[in-house]
Amino acid sequence: MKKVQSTCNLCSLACNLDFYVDKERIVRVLPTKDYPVNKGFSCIKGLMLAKQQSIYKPSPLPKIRNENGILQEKSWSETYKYLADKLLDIKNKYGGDSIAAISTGQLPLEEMAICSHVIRNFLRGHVDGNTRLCMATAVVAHKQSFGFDAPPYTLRDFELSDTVFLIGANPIVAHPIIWDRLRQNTNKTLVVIDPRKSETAQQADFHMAITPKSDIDLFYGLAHILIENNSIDQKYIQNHTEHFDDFKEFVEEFTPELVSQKTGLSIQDLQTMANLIEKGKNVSFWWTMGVNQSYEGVRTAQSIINLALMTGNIGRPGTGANSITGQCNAMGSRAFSNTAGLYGGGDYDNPKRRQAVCNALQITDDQLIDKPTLPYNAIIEKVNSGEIKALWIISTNPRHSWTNNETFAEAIKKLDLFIVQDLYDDTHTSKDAGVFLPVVSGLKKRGTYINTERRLSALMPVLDKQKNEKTDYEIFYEIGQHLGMGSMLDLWTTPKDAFELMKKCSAGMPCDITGVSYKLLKNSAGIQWPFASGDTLTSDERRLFEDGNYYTPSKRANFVFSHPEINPLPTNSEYPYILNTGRDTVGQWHTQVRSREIALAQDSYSSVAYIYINPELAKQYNISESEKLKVSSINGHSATFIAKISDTVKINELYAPIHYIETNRLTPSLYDPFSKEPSYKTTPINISKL
Ligand SMILES: Nc1nc2c(c(=O)[nH]1)N[C@H]1C(S)=C(S)[C@@H](COP(=O)(O)OP(=O)(O)OC[C@H]3O[C@@H](n4cnc5c(=O)[nH]c(N)nc54)[C@H](O)[C@@H]3O)O[C@H]1N2
Ligand SMILES: Nc1nc2c(c(=O)[nH]1)N[C@H]1C(S)=C(S)[C@@H](COP(=O)(O)OP(=O)(O)OC[C@H]3O[C@@H](n4cnc5c(=O)[nH]c(N)nc54)[C@H](O)[C@@H]3O)O[C@H]1N2
Ligand code: SF4
Ligand SMILES: [Mo]
Repeated sequence: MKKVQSTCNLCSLACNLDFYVDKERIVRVLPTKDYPVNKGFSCIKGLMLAKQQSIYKPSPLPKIRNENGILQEKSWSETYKYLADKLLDIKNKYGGDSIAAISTGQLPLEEMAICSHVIRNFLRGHVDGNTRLCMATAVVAHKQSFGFDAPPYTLRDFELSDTVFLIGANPIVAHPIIWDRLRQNTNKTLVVIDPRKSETAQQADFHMAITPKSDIDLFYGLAHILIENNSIDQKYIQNHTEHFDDFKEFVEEFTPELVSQKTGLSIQDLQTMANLIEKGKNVSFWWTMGVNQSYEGVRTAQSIINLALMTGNIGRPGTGANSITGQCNAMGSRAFSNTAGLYGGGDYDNPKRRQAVCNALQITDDQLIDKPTLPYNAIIEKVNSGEIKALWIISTNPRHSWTNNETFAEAIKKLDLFIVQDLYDDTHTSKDAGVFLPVVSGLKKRGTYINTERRLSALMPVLDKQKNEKTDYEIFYEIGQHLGMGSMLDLWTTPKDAFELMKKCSAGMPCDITGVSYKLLKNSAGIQWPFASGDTLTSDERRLFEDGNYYTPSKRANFVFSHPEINPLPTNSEYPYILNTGRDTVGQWHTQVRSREIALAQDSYSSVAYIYINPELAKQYNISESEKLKVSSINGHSATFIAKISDTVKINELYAPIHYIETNRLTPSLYDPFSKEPSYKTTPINISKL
């Protein structure tokens, strides 16, 4: 029996797991004992990775839809040739801008890197990721406030904090290992800010059931109180930040009276929170999708960052304004996918960075794409308007997960070429593919992930690939060859080669990984960035900004703020209730494509779409438990759900898990103006009994 230490490829903790393999079957999975993230624990999804039946099924061949509309199996070489001809034809006729891909935060960074090398650098197309739906907001907030997209914390900060604010985050369900570590910290006071009595809110010392999307008012209001009380860290502000005086003047109008009215919280609640921040020695603020997915997510995230800066709660153990990411390699996609920024970071119009990346990849400046990708929403809009002719979907299921998802269904009808690359040919998205490219799961691949605390870890092949089976890496490489990339692929033969290239691109950047290698990562505790060549590891847990220096030209962090927006899509008499959406149980993963294989978890949730409704509201509509109700959305669509009557939601708010396709039938085409992240969590709706 062999033992292989590898990384769980679901959530952003990227736990390490030991796989015990006998005769090409996984007989046992144990969480890696000394791994600094999960320390011998894991959640059910990790343990069940080995139960995915698909890993033992003989791998199918690719398929191309024929004239009769039927998907027909083809050999790999036929498919590569077909795709290369088709893509080049479209590029020649309509230009590179007519080609786009939507990728993911769930592939190793090597695969993301080569994907963009082929589709962006060579075909001159667009590649955005499902990460746009997830942490684009945090990326922009970090860049503007810190000068680089850099989540500053280490997970140990959960254990070292005496005052923990969780804002729009539900780790009991979404990040169980974080919850586990938080529980180890018995000296903390926990405040949960969430309109819903989530599983995590139920365990908090203080649950602040805020009016949806009023977080920004709340944090400006807390800043106001702290300034009035003179509970700010003058020295930190003076030495390490910019624009505080403007901020101070700006928050003057956010009086407790006004903020209480906006947030639905009492003035006493506001004082309580301000007191906790004043009293706390190590105060930490953590946010996730309740903040990011909003029509004003970026400014809300920055209102949290501002609080940490003005109270000096950053760069010390147990502190920070900390965004928790979603998928196993969201951080890898942020730094190394060549989508919104250059490999290793930096803007496309920065000549110095362009030169460095060109040198690293040994390409000329005109071989390196010259602009950021169109964001996801613009890609779908341009598919709909006919400007984008070819769309390639990689490791994501947008027919289900895209906001206002009927717009995706409409859009793809207009494509000349629709490629889906996935483990399964029966997802809501792959069923409509013109060309379906089957791939092997992460259990048969080599690569690197970067988790939520910037930790790189190794994805190791646990099982061997079978005949005809392909990794995503091989598919991109081989299609690149068929496209005629020639010498542009010379340095990209294997994932390890791609990793070496990414290292070179990162040299001298905040995310410098020149000191990391495949050898160092194998069977390791993982390595957080930055780790430059010549550095020595002094600890398994490192945080950023300990020296008070940020990545801006002045080395100071920015107070960024603006007046709260008026909700562009408020409730009205026709749509009087708010639909909130998110995760529901530990065993359910996104669109359920993968979690459906976890039989044990499946027993714990319904196979049809359901929605949480407050007992009072249910009574008004004469709806009983498990009865069907129709939900109509301001976006013009409606869907049917089973009622789950629960006081975890307020009387005017309903909650639908994202794990059913019905939910995003109802969400709107509304985005944060800076990050273009969808506003998934506050849709005006109406209901009726069926
Ligand atoms: N089991 C499981 N785990 C997962 C995933 C999964 O699908 N299943 N997905 C992973 C991914 S990709 C991600 S991004 C993370 C997401 O992790 P989380 O962000 O923790 O999960 P969500 O349920 O989307 O949203 C968190 C909370 O935001 C609250 N919220 C809604 N509106 C507001 C608001 O206006 N203000 C505030 N303060 N809160 C609000 C919701 O009520 C919800 O409880 O989870 C990861 N982990
Ligand atoms: N209403 C609402 N909608 C939301 C959200 C919300 O909170 N509310 N959250 C959003 C967020 S944060 C996210 S991250 C998205 C997630 O949404 P999706 O990305 O659409 O969800 P997944 O189910 O994870 O889809 C991943 C796909 O990748 C495939 N796959 C797995 N491994 C591999 C591999 O190695 N290679 C390839 N090629 N394919 C693979 C799986 O089979 C699956 O089909 O949903 C978003 N949608
Ligand atoms: S899903 Fe997340 S918490 Fe669960 S084992 Fe995987 S990485 Fe760890
Ligand atoms: Mo996500």
